[in-house]
Amino acid sequence: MIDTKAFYETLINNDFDYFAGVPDSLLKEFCLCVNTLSKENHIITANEGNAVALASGYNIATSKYGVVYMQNSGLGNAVNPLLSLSDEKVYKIPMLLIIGYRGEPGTKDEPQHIKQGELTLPLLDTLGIKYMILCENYMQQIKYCRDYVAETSRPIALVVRKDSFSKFEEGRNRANTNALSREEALAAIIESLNDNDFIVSTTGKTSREIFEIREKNNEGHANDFLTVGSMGHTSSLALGISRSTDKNIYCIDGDGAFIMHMGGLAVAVQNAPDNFKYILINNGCHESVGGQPTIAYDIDIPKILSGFGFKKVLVADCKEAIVSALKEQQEAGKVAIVINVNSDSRKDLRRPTTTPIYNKEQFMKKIASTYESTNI
Ligand SMILES: Cc1ncc(C[n+]2csc(CCOP(=O)(O)OP(=O)(O)O)c2C)c(N)n1
Repeated sequence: MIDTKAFYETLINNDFDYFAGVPDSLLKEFCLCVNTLSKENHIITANEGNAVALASGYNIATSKYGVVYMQNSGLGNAVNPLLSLSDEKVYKIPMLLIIGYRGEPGTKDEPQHIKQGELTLPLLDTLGIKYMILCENYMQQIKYCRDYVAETSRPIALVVRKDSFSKFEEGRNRANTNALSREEALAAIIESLNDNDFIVSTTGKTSREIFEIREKNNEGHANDFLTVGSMGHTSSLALGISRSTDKNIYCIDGDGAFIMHMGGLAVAVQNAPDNFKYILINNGCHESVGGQPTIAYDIDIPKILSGFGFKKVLVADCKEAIVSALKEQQEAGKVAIVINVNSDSRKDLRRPTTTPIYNKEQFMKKIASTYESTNI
């Protein structure tokens, strides 16, 4: 296991002294360390492509090297700036990528990580990005990366396996002190919906909690599309569904996901029918991957949502407020609900026991059955 603080200090000593990225569970301890020790030179970006651009800007301004960290699922977001900004055929910008290796071949992981894991190294090869798997010899590896970026002006990557970093104990703060938990908020939502209402929920623990609440209630899962991957795209997915049915489609988003592809929601609101029901669960952090802060409590989300075209934005922070907000949202179109929750979750939270394909098929059957009954 690699000592997280010593790893961080080795980066700093090798001129890798600026950090940008989107958190990942495999990089949780590293992210916590950077967030605690690098107050001025660290920005958690909206998405991984932004982090590549930010590190590029740092290099352009200072000739020094940025570090971009991400889960391998963020590589997709980063490909465009890696190929059209930092690539040697364009601006040739050096930086160090630190990539969490979810779904590493030969290990067990969730369905959304399997293909990404298989393709992580081939993708880096295709992008022409040299990489190393991070190991105990990290001091030599970082020194090598330093020399490589200095000589070639190209990005280089360290790919990080599960359980590589030691626990970083400093700076474990809660993101906020709201009373309500996300799981309590989701239970209140589910209690207020009926059998003809559908949920499209965001990646991470939100979807896992929805699955468990349905199990606990002895309800099926056919009304819920649990978007296990595709962070930030849930509102577009819900838009696609809501435009083809008259049933209510409840898009349950997270603040990190909302921020990642905010433009998707703006377009969704502009094109959404009244049955598109948007609910943002705001805990001010990326709770599912370690609780690293987002900017959600620093920006005016209700104003942003109103600006996107919602006629009304209701903010709730307790069960009663959620129930009354849902009632108002059910009765009118273009009403968004923001639910402020704390940054806690159960330690014993499990993962869906059914596959994404089974989940999709059940959801499709159920939604198709509502068209049939409408037609009778
Ligand atoms: C493109 C991409 N980048 C990073 C991740 C890793 N990831 C999974 S869940 C998550 C946090 C989501 O934060 P938020 O939407 O606020 O929901 P919360 O976990 O707080 O409920 C992240 C960063 C991912 N799945 N996809």
